[in-house]
Amino acid sequence: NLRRIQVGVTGMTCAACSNSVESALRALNGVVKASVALLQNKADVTFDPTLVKDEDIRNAIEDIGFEAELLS
Ligand code: 9UX
Repeated sequence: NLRRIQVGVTGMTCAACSNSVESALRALNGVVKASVALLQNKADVTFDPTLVKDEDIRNAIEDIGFEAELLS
């Protein structure tokens, strides 16, 4: 069973920012798909909830210097 969530991400000002958020998310064990929409300040993340929790996803974004808020 996979879960898909939307995460609000603030502080991204260029494409390199959104690429680094995507890389950080894809580096998490259990994340199967991650895409970040720079202009919408949002990340769309699909993951295996037995391997990674939504809080881990939020923390991974905050650890690289952006604000993250779980939207769904
Ligand atoms: Mo470019 Mo985005 O320095 O912070 S990566 S603005």
